[in-house]
Formats: sequence, C-alpha cells, structure tokens
Amino acid sequence: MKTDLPQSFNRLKYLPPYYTLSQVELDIALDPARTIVKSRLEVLPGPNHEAGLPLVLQGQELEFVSLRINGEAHRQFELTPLTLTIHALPHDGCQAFSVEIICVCIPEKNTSLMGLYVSNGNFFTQCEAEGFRKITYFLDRPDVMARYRVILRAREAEYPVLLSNGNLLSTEKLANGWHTAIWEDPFPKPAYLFALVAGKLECIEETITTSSGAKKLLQIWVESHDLKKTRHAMDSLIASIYWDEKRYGLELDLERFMIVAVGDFNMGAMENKGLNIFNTKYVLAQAETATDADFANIESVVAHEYFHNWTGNRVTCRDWFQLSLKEGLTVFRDQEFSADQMGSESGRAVKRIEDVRLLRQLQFPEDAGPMAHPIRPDEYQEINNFYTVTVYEKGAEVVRMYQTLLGREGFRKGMDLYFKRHDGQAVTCEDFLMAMADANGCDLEQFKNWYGQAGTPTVSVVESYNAAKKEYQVTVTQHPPANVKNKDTKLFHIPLAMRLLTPAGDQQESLLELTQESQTWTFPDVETRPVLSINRNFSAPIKLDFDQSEADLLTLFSSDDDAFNRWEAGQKLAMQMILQGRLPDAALISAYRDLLMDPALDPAFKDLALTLPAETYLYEQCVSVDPQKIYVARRAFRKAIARELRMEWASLYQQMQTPGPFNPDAASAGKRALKNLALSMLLEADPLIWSPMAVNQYRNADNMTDRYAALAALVIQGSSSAVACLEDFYAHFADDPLVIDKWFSLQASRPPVTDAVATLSDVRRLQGHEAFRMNNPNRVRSVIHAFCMNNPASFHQMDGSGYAFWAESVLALDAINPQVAARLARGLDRWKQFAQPYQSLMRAALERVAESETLSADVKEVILKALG
Ligand code: 0A1
Ligand code: ZN
Repeated sequence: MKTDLPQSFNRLKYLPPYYTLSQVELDIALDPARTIVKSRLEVLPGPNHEAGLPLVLQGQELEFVSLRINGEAHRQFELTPLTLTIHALPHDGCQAFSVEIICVCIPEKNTSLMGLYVSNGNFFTQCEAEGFRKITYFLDRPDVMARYRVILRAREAEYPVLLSNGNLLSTEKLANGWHTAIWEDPFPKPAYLFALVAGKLECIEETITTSSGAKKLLQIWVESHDLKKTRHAMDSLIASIYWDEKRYGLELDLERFMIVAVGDFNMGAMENKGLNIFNTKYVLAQAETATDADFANIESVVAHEYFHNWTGNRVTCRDWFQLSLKEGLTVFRDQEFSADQMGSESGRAVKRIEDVRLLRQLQFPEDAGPMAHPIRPDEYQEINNFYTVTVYEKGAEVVRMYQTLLGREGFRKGMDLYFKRHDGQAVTCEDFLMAMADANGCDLEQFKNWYGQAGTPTVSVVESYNAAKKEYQVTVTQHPPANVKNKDTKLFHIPLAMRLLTPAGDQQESLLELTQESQTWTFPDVETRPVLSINRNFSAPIKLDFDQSEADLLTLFSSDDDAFNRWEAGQKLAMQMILQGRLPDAALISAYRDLLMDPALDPAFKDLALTLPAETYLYEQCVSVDPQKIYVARRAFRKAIARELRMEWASLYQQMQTPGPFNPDAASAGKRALKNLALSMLLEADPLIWSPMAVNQYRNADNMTDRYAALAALVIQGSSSAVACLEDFYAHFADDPLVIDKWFSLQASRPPVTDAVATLSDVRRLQGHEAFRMNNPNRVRSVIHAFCMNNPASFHQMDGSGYAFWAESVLALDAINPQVAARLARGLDRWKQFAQPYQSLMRAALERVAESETLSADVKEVILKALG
C-alpha cells in the first residue's frame, strides 16, 4: 500500500479567502487535443487578507504558458502539480489588480469527466465540486463569487453550437473557419457553476411568461436524432418553473434557461447557472424507449436542477462541508414537487413511500457503515465521495422535519427570510437554521444536532392502556446510533406524528416532540384499547423499536388512515416473517387479498404494499448477515404470495390494462406497475403456464414499461423464451444507448436461477460484448455496478468470486475514472456485518485493492475507511 497519508480537510479549519474575485474573463479556443484557455481575473483583497500574502491558485493537469499581472509579464511565481502561487503582488495585494494567465488542457484525454472533456465529439464541462481547476488556474472555492464573461472559439463546421452561462451577447465568424460566441452571466457565481458546451447539437425551445410578466426562452439541447425525445423534459421544466413561483414565490431570474444532454456523465445532472448539463438518462424519454420510472426520474431531476437556481446558485455554500445546505434542501423541494405532480393525496403518499424506501435501502446502511457521516460532515479527503445519500436524502429528511415542526406556512416564512438575508451570498447550514428559527420566533438549538451527528437514531416505544381509567400512555425513548456511541452524543429533537386508532375513530393526529432522552405522554378518555400509529408519514428519519403485536400490525395494515404507516405495517410483518424463515400465514395472505381487491385503493399503493423489503434492507436487521439464507427466505416468501394469490394476480393482470395511447401520468403508471407486478407474480407461481403471456406482452407492448417488465419477468425466471427475447430486444434497440443500458443491467442484476456463478460468467461475457464501454459511466454502472451492488444474491458467493471481480473492476476503473471507481468501491462498505466466510473474503478483496500503488484519492479514502 502507498504509505503517504491522504490529505484531509476539516470543517472547523475554514478560513475566509485571502483574495477574492470581482470579474472573470475567459477566452477559450476549443480543440480536443489542445485547448488554449486565456483568463483575466480581477482580484481583490479578500475578507481575510494580510499585506504581502501570495495569491495561491488551484490548477490540475494543466500546461502553464504565461502569467501577467496588471498587464506586465510576471516571473515571481511557483508551480506545483496542484497550485500556482504568485508572489510579489502590486501594493502587497492590498488593492485590486488583474491577473492574466494562459494555459492549455487536453479534453480528449480527460476520461475523469471532470473539467473540460469530449463526449461523442462534443465538448462539455463538469466543474462541481473542484473541476474548474482542470480548465484554468483559479480560486476554486465556492465562497469566491465573480461575474463571468466568456469568449468561446471553435471550428464552426465541427462545433456549430457554442454555449455558456447567462446571456448570449454576440457571435462572429472568423476568416479561418473558426467562429466565436460571447456569453455574459449577470449573476456572480462560484467557479463550480461555470459551464460551456460546444458541438453539433440541436434544440427544442419554448417561450414562457413568468410571474413578473417577463418572457423567458427555454431550450433543451441534444443530438439531432434525440430531438423527438425531449418533450417530457420540457414539460417538466415548465411545470417546475411555475411550481416554484407558486409554492415559494421564486421566479426564474435569467432571460434564457438551457438544458443540455450528454451521454458521458458521472452523475445525474448539474445545475450550472442557466446552462444545466444532464446525463441523457435524465432528459430523453419516449414511450417506446423509456419506462414509467424513467419518466418520473426525468421529471424529478429536471425539477431538482431547476430548483437549484435559487437553492444553490442564488444562495450557495460557503464551503463543501455545507453541501447539504443546497442538496438536502433541493431534494426536499424536488420531492415535494413530484408529490404534487402525482395529482392526488394517495399519489403523494406513494411518492413518500418510494422516497423512504430509497432512504432505508441506501442511506441507513451508509449511516451504519465505515463511511457514516453527519449531513454536514466534519472531515473529508475527497469531496467527490461526499455526494452521498446521507447529504442528499437524509439532508432532505432534515429539511422536511423543519416543515413538520413549523408547518408549511412557517417553513415558507423561513425560506423567505433565508433569501432576504442571504441572496447573493455563500452561507452555512447554520444560516439556514437561523432563518427558520428567526422567521418563526422559535428556538431550534437542539435541532442543530441533526447536522452534526452521524448514524440513525433508534426510538423505542412502550405503551400501556389502563382500561379502568380509560387512559393510554406511551413512553418514547431515543437511543444514539450504535456506531457513534462512544462520542458524547447529544439528544435529537425528533418530531413524531402519531394517532391512536380506535373503533370510534375519535382520536386526532398529534405531533409528539421528543427532545429528552425519554418522555411519556398520557391520553385520557380513550374508551377502548387503541392501536398506535406512530412516526406517521415517516415524520422523522429514525429506526423504530416497537414490539407491536402481529394483530396490531395487521390492523394498521388493513385500516391505518396514514397510507405511509399502512404500508409500513405490511413491510414490518413481512420482514419479521422472512427473517424468522417463515412463510406468510393465513391472516397476512388474507390481508394482502383484501388490500389487492379493494377498489378504493390506488393501484400504485397496492404495488408498493405487495413489494417486499429489499435484501439489503433485510441485511440491516441482522447482526451477522448470511446473504444466501436471506435470499432464499425472501424468495420463498414471495413465491408463497404468488401462489396463494394466483387468482387475484390473474384478475388484476386483466383489470389493470391501460388501453388507448400511452400516458406517463401517475394514475396510468400506477396501473402498469400493478399489472406488471401481477405478471411477475404469475411467473413466480407457475413459470411454465404464464411465460407465454409474458412473451406475448413483450412482443405487443407499445411502451418500454410493459416490454421491459415482461422481459425482466422472463429473465428472472430463467424462462426458455428469455434468450430469444433478449436477442430480439438488442437487435431492436441497438442504436439507443439508454435502452441498451437496460439490456445490460437486466442481465447483470438477474438473481441466481439455478447457480449464481452463472450470473458472474454472464457478466464477464457482457463485458466482452461489442457494446460494452469501460469509459462510459452509464454502461459501466449497468454492468459492473448492477452486478456488484444490485444483485446481492449473485454477488455474495462463498467462493469469493464476486469479490475478486469487484476488486479487479475497482482497480481497472480507477485508472479511467476515479469517481465511478469510488462509487463501486463503496460496494464492500458493510463487510464487517457479514457472516463467514463472506466477511474474510471481502476483507481480502479490500486489502487487495488497498495494496495498489496507484490508487486515486477517491478510492483510497473509501477503501482505507472500510478497512480502518
Ligand atoms: N449538484 C449536482 C450533483 C453533481 C455533483 C457532482 C457532479 O460531478 C462530479 C455532477 C453533479 C446535483 O445535485 O444535481
Ligand atoms: Zn443537487
């Protein structure tokens, strides 16, 4: 292992900048092999300035050409691989001065996809968090905000479109076949929000009028053959703009707002000011090629990036420890938007269930593992590793709790004050909390602890009913998360929505605020023993330790008026039985049957209620995980539901057909979801009988949701028709990379049919396929990540073959794209939780990666923390 200790950054060591910038001028001559970047920076002494301090700029993988200060060549500087330090500044740096730098970067060699890179012949940038320093030497930190004026130059035939942030001032054709475009962004911004795009792209556009009566131009830029797939993204953008006006009084502040799609992208999308850059996966959709889930994801990612225009761009983060300030808040906003778009109360509940399921499946394990961190971390080595489900999804839960505590109106008051105080600034999570507190005249001191402590708290509940006094008591106790016990843990402020369910229905919902370690609440005049419904709508991101009887859980499952808790009771019943190796008993089957056949219930809710807890969530309930045992128990449980409810599945399959043209709205999507659950259950029950119906659906579907669901059901059952359908699917969609990603990921995440080793050999075969690309993140994720992180039963093999494949893949990817490699490296985070021999085999695989001499900072941090 390399012995040099990784550099680590500490939140408490924040210092305001010594120097800051007012104006940035960039002149960029785009050439894949040699892009020349000329910058002119207007530098000012910063809030922390002292006379004589050098100006230290960040730069990475750049070729330095020249430096001028106030127009004169300047030689007093030092270059290191990561910095340019400029000494002997005019007036000791106490007055404004200009810095002009010329440097060169090589976009075509940039496989990290950070900074300036080439994808399918076009240029794109990704600057968050620290990519701008790969374009030019700069004060690359979010609390340095400047106005940008950008001249882009390129050969016109190859790069007819030249885009950057803000407004287009002018364009010009030059004599040598080159052309230029000048862009100016009126809003000061940190470098991480800079973007440029150049190449052969086309757009759809719309002009809308916003609340102040101003006209705004909206554009979505894609390769020309994808234009037909942009309508849904445009509709989502327009809906987001109007929603933000209505819910928060926030108007689009630019004359022009652009979205550009790129096929090579590390993440989902990026909120660069006025020029959002998106992974194609979150822009392109058509009924024939995108599933309902894709449509929903596009709607929420488009909204997310748009909402960042205020929560992230107008008010940004002081430093990267504050990342959740913009991400938690913006995820909360996009969740609320998507919930409203569902168009009904039951739709809102469905969205909430989906969000919580994701949180528990991904964030709870993170919060219990070696990478656990508070939503505002205290320490990091590589900031790219902190774009986590904790910062995003738990961060959103924390923001949601403000709303639960203050009410929607109180939350809105807090938002208004936040913008009034901080528009145009780079601020901290504490500033947000203070705006919420001050706007509502309340004390949120204890609430702060949600920002500083890692781990998921457990809340235990003990109830008692005194029939003689007609009195019900509940005692609630909070326990610090097990993995952070040793530190002096502080108590959380936990909002618990609750209601006592009684036959008379006479008890109202109330909010218990748990601020002490243990509190008891007494309820008088409760005529009969009630059933407690607590943490309704998942009002706090906690683990509930409540030994509720199966009879009470069944009552909740069949009649709780809080849809989230109704779903939750069903999950808990199923989870307990699976972990005990039991099959569903008659009472549960009958509750499932009643729920499925209830005409008043939303089909999307039924689908979620009959979807079992994920294997990885089941792991979290075990002290020592045996992945094969859990897989077998869960699968057997599922098969029992499939068989016992055959008749119901068959009838739902017919009832849930959605005739007429495809509509991606929530109601139709819900019906398709339930229909396709029915199909997969029928195949689970009797694959031989029902496979032909799946083949039929596969062939005749007019949309990807139905086609893919049928194919998946066949592949998962190892049906003899699966091979031919897979071949047909590939032939049909070979030109569409996003659909081919689905083809790869379906095969790589197929659970073991007979023996699991077969899946790994399939994965190796897929890697040798002509369409596999190791440098395209979507493709890599659809094969390698899908197998290692989304197919636990095939991955966790007793011979350690899955782990060996993982180690080999982490190392191979790290040489190409450290961020994508580091995500994969997280796949063994929870190794200590596993039984033998898995645990030792995982450790050996981690050690094998750790031994590499050439690990990136990204992968090194993940691996060393896992082993540490
Ligand atoms: N701010 C973006 C996420 C993002 C972060 C880093 C990226 O490149 C490494 C790209 C996108 C968002 O929250 O959508
Ligand atoms: Zn975001």
